[in-house]
Amino acid sequence: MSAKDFKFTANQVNTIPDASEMQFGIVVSEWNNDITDNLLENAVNTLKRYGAKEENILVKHVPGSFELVYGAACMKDSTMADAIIAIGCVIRGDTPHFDYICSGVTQGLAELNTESDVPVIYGVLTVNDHQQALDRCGGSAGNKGEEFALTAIKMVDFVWSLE
Ligand code: DLZ
Repeated sequence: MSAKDFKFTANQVNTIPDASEMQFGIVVSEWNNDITDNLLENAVNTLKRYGAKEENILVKHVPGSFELVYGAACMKDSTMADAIIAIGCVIRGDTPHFDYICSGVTQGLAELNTESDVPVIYGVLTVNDHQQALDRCGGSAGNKGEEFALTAIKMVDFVWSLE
């Protein structure tokens, strides 16, 4: 393609695209499941609110946030998902374990994004205590599950706008 063939097209900005033809994979950590179940429920409800069909939303669980990277990679390779949402919640404890899990999952999911054509959404809460997590799943800081779902829809629209 030469410069003169290039047509400027934009995907939708500040609007939520229709998700009725989109397929989603959601991988969820069982650790802190009072939080992750809530984020999952809100993410699924949001995808459906924008038209996603229940049969086009595949949900799978992994033991902890560290396993989200492997789970998301498997979903990328073996499903038709247009976007994958990785949902977890890491709560700071008394040891450096928090830092290792956070950096492992963050770097792992970031790497998946650079090596694949399927966007992987970072749906991991990294918080200092349980209350901060509660605040982010329907409390004073809104519901991040909804945010993750909207990001997934927008990223699929972004990919499709390039085709
Ligand atoms: C071990 C561990 C700890 C201490 N804390 C959390 C956490 O707050 N959130 C979370 O999702 N997972 C935690 N895990 C489990 C690790 O993610 C992982 O499952 C184990 O280290 C086994 O690989």
